[in-house]
Amino acid sequence: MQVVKYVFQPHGDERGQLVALEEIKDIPFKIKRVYYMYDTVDEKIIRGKHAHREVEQILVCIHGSCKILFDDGHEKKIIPLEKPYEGLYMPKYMWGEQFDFAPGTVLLVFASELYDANEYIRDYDEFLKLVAEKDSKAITPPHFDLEIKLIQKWSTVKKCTFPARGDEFGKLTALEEFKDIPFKIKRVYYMYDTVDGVVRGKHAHKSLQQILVCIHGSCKILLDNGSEKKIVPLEKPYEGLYVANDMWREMYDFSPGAVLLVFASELYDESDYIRDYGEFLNFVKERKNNGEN
Ligand code: T46
Repeated sequence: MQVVKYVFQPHGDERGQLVALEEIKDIPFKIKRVYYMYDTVDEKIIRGKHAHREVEQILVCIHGSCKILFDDGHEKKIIPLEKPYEGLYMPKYMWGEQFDFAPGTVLLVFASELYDANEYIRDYDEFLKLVAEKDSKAITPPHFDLEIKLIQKWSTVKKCTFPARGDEFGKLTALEEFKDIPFKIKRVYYMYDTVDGVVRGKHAHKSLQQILVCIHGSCKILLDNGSEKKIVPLEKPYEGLYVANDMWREMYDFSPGAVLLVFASELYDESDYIRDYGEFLNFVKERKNNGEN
């Protein structure tokens, strides 16, 4: 058994940083659910304290820092997460705990399955028993290896409010494909360290649908359907903005430390972008003429 640390490749430019994660390519499974923890009460809180029978996960500390305990029933290992471009793979049958959250930390988790309370193993003795049963069938003894993988690769608008599940530890928002997100989540990307005064975007898409969530801080989104413009502020980690393909978009007025998280219906494809405003207006007109709008 291994604990794998992924180092993703940030796409930094003069505007700031952007990390894009696609299922199978960057995340080693199909992304069915994404959840994030924020407003964690203090550094004494310990979250997790369970293992999973079915769910595989990738944990990314998208803002701030925390520590992750991995326990395979034989050994324990604590790994810090403190860079928004680093991810830790949490396999099935691994006891996990998250703690030592710095103030303002946002921990983002990609999950391979939808939420199912029955697949959790919450009792530590039961976990050890299940591990022993699995070991008796295993050929090689389990051991820890921290393997660093550098991944070198590389008008319709709706504001929705997601359930913010608060408890004594802090807040958690979970988003499942087809339920909270109206499409299959094929890619997730996030922008951070955005330079003051920058305007990002300035393009439309031919077919991509997206949900934008300002998971930390705030920003504004300008939407333009070719005949009308609308400015939507995003300032709550439990509010999402659905943006359909045929919409010119600009993101600006990022507060210091803002993190904009985006769920995308398609893998990255430069040929889907319309970067010229005149071309965008023709695209919208043509769609109207064809009765597609
Ligand atoms: C959108 C708005 C809201 C990738 O390699 N993969 C990706 O998935 C993305 C999104 C970007 N990149 C690369 C391409 C560029 O070299 O990252 C760099 C920055 O991307 P871009 O200039 O397109 O970033 P924004 O902030 O202008 O636009 C992004 C999305 O691209 C776009 O789909 O709707 O956010």
